[in-house]
Amino acid sequence: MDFARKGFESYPHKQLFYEWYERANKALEQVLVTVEQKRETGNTISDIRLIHFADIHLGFTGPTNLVLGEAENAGAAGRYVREVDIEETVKRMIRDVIHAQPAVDIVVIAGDLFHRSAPYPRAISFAAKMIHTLMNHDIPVVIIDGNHETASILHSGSPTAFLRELDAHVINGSIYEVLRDCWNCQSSEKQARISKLAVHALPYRALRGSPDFSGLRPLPGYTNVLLTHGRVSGMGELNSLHHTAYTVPSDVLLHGWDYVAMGDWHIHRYQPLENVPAFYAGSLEALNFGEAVTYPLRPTDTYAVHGALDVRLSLGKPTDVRSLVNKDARPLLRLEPVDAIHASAGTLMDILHRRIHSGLPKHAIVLLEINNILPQIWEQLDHVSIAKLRRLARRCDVRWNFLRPTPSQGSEALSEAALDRQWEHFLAQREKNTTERAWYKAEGMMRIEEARQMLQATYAQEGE
Ligand SMILES: [Mn+2]
Repeated sequence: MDFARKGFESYPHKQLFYEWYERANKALEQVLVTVEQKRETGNTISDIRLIHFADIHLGFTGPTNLVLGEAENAGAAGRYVREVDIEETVKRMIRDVIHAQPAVDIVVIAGDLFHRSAPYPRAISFAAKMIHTLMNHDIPVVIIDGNHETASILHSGSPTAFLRELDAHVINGSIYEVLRDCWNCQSSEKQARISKLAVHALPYRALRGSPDFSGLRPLPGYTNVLLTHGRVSGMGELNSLHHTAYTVPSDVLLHGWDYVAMGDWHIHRYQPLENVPAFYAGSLEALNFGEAVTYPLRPTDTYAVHGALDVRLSLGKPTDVRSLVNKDARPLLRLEPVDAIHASAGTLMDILHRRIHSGLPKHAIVLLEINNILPQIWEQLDHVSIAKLRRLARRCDVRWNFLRPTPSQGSEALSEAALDRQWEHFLAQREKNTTERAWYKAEGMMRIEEARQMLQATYAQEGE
C-alpha cells in the first residue's frame, strides 16, 4: 500500500494510521515466523518423537585418582569426576527431554545404561531416578541390555531388571521381543500417536551364538523401530571399551525398518550401512582418550559431538534424525603428539610450553604423547615447569614413550643400561650355573624395568 502517493499525507489521522499499520505488520510477521518454523520442523500432529540414548555407562569411574574437590563440586566432593560428569549430563539431558516441544513420546535406551553388570548403589539409585522422572512426565521408556550389562555368570541376573518395577519396558533376556499395543500414556494425544508403534527389542545376549532372526521383521500397519546393541557384521574395529563383541547380522538391518536404534559404538550418529536409517547414538561423554578429540579442534573429528538422537517418525515419510547434543560434555583433548627424537631438552621445553598453554579449557582432560624420547634428555627437562604446565587443565597426562637404547649403542650415560650391565657383571661373578644365571638375569631386568616405570609414573602423577 502506498498511501503517500495517493494523497494520504494530508489525511488528518495519518499518524494514528501509521502506528496501527506498523503494529499490524509486526503481528503478521509473527504469524509468518510461526508458520515458517512449523514448516521447517515439518511436524504434523501424528509424528512420533522418539529419543534414542545409548551407552550412558552409569557408574563408569574413569581414573580413580581423578576425584572432585570441595571447591569444584561441594555436593559431590570425594567422588570420581567422570562418574559425576555422566550423572550431570544425564540430568541435563533428561530435563531437556521432559520439557521438549513438541513433546517427546518415547525414550529408548539401546544398551549399556550401566557400566557394570553388577553396578554400585549410586548408579542404581541414579538410574531409578532417571526412569522415574521420565515416567512421571508420561514418557514411556524401553531399555535393552548391552554387553556391559551382560554378566558372564548367570546367578547375578541383569542390573536393568529392577527398572521394570518402575514401569520401564525392559528386555534383557536371550531372545528378541516385540513391544506393541502395550503403551500406556496418560495423554490421549500421545497414546494415539504411539498406538501403532512397534519396538523390536534385540538385547545383546540374544546375539550370542548363531541365533535365528527369520521372524524379526517389521509389522504391517505399524511404525517399526528395531532396538539393538552390538557391532554390525563387517564393522572392523573394536569399541574403545571392549575386548569382544557379538555382531548384529547386517541383513537384519535391511528389512525396511522405519528406524534402527543402535548401541555399542560410541561414535555419535554413526551410520553403519549407507541408505539404511540405522544409527548409533554414541556415548554422552567421551569415556577415554580413545574417544577424545584432537586439539586444536576440528569440526569433522569423529568424536566432535556427543549426545542422543532425536528421531521423528511419520508414516509414509522418511525418518528425520537429528542430534540432541550434549553441549556441556567435558572436553577430552589429545594434543598433537611430539616426536622428541632429534630434540634437545631446551627445544622440548619450548614445544611443551606451546602445546600446553593457558588457552586450554580449564576443565579439560588432556593427553600429550612425547614419542622417542631418550632417558638422558628426559632427565634434563625442567620437571617443575612441566608440573606447573600440567595444572593448566583439570588433568593433563604427559605420556613419555621412551626410545629404548639397545646394548649395541653402548651409551655409558644411560643409567638404566648401566644398571643392567652391573647386574649382568655381578651375576657372571656369583652364579656359575648358566640356567640359574639366565633366570636371575631375567628377574633382575624385570625389576629394573618396573622401578624405572614406577619412577616415570611418579613424575607423571605430579601436579594433581
Ligand atoms: Mn558401550
